[in-house]
Amino acid sequence: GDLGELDARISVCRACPRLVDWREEVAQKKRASFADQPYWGRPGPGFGDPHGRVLVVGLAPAANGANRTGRMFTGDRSGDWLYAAFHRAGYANQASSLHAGDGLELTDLRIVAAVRCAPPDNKPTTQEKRTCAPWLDRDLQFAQPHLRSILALGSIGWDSALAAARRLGWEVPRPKPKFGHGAIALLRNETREVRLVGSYHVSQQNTFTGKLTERMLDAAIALLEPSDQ
Ligand code: DU
Ligand code: SF4
Repeated sequence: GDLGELDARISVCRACPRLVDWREEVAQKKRASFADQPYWGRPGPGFGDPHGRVLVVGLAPAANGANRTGRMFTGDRSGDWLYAAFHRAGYANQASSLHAGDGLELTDLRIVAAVRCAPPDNKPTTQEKRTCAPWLDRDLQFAQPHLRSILALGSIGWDSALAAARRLGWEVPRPKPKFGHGAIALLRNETREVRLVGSYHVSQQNTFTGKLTERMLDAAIALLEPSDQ
């Protein structure tokens, strides 16, 4: 199958009862406030350049962000931060991200998440992370032929990317590399070395408190391109 088929399959997944209930309950409650737009209320498929050398692994859709718009990091403050930074770095054609039809396009970068459905309090359970992991494996597998680096947003993105790489048979350093802002781990698949870069997540609890600044985010994104090339 192709990436469009994978995205379509993810979009109708119902494997986690708690998350299916939550995404639909939020949609039910909020639909009237956004009556002028379609309300997604489903799992979030990947978004961006199918041939990107960079894969971004976030945590999960936000209840009123991607759960509403159907597009990763779209319609919430996290996305404002992330897409502005990708625009500064040349990966996005515009700095703002409003809804799925806003013309935003990504070049050389695709965005996925460790968990594809919005979880209550942004906290998926261990079981939900495990259930959703095969979708990340498939996305990573699709990306492999052109993939050079992975940007993990937050420790869940980091752990999920490492675990997916391991399941695909890539060489992953042992002991498991520690997550941190600006942390780098070198993974190896059959073709080449892939650089995993950690960044604090762009959630409001980091950006409002100054734990993550624009400058820090730009610095982590800059690490995706090895400086020795
Ligand atoms: O129509 P399409 O080329 O399959 O693109 C679907 C979707 O993906 C569209 O909203 C733009 C986005 N996208 C992108 O951001 N960067 C690309 O290189 C190709 C597609
Ligand atoms: Fe399916 Fe993942 Fe959503 Fe669970 S979180 S229902 S596995 S898409």
